[in-house]
Amino acid sequence: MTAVKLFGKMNGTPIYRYTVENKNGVQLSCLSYGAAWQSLKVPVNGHLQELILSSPQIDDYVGTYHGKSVGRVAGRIGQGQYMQAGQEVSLPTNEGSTTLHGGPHGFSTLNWHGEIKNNQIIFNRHISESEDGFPGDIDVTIIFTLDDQNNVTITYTASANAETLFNPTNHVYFNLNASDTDIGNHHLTVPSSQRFKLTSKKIPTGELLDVAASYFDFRKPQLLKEMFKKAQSTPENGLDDIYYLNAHREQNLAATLSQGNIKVDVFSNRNALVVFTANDFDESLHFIGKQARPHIGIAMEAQTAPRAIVDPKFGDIRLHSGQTRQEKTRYHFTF
Ligand code: FUC
Repeated sequence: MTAVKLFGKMNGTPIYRYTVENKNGVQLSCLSYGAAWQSLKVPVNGHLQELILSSPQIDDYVGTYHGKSVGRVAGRIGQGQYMQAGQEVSLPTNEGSTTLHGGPHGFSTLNWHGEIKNNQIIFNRHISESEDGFPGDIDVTIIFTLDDQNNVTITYTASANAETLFNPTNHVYFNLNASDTDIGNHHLTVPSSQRFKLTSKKIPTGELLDVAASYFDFRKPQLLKEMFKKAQSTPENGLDDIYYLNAHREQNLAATLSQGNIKVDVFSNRNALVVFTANDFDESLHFIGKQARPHIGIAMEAQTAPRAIVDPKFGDIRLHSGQTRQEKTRYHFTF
């Protein structure tokens, strides 16, 4: 079954929902708005179970990041400024003085041209520098592929007509419970021994902190409830952290999340994983079958370490004129 349906309208513009299904009955749906991952259903005990935070109406996707494609640059750029070819570049800001998740006109706020080809949902967008405020015009393709081995692979490809930045991710939140239960009963594994020290504005300083002997240590599966207990007295009340991933980890595994028989493995060759446990969620958000509240979902955002923008030892997110960059994240589902 493949389907394209009108999901709603935004300022008169139609927003479409695209669905593909694999031979095991797994269904993947995406929206043209924000090139968003809207639904991932797997067959469990004769019915379809939703595994991601999914909203019923287009209005519920305005001003949020859930399921959305995030770019040009995921994470935070302090003061909305960085150096490019010896010159300071100023970007539009959207979190006080910070440029968060591509700024006020980032990927997550745009309507994308979508189509289905076989088992792929393909989004394309030309973004000019005047549209999102980053230097250079870029052409971006984001492809969601659902294969018969129960992988969803997201491929991000961009080319530019002038030097710019490209560090995209997807902001999907998982909740593997069939009922309206938070993620406290999920086990998380992240094969990382270090996380980035952050300023009070959550900008990485470049210093790495060992996770050993702290509640940030997920090298062995840890029940999220245990971490929430220990994080209770912190301002964060959960995880909102950047893990530095060891370069030679097994098969590029970036994280494993499990609950009962349901499991998602995230594979990425990128060197950072932001883990965010929806610590500030409230009733202004609306999800199907899950009441929005803290810890109702977990985002595991594979990306190049945000510090790369300042220090090349943490990676390269520059996209040069005429160059094409491609990034890939694979989510494998077991159920
Ligand atoms: C994550 C976090 C942020 C923010 C956003 C919606 O990437 O790092 O703090 O809340 O998601």
